[in-house]
Amino acid sequence: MRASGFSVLSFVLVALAHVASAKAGETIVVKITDLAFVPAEVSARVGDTIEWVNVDFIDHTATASNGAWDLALPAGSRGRLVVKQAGVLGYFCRVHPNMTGTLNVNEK
Ligand SMILES: [Cu+2]
Repeated sequence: MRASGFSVLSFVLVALAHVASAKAGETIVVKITDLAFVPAEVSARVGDTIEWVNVDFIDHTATASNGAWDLALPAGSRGRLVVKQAGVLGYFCRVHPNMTGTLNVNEK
């Protein structure tokens, strides 16, 4: 009885993993270090996740130049965004406007 319960659970977990991998895009990591986005320019597809990892001891933001989003990234934190629109999108840090980056987003 115990053994069969376990195998049913494994089956459900495998099925869920399949659904997740079919739907989710890739995660692209942009590191924030020494007052810079690294890499400053990344390519992504609609549905991908951009994850900013702030390893500085200073607070930053990732703010879209067109105002579409504004992520607060306190020192030592990380923040994520799922890209929903194709196009070339610049972004910057509101605290240090000379910190800039670019997302090149292609259709799925
Ligand atoms: Cu900054």
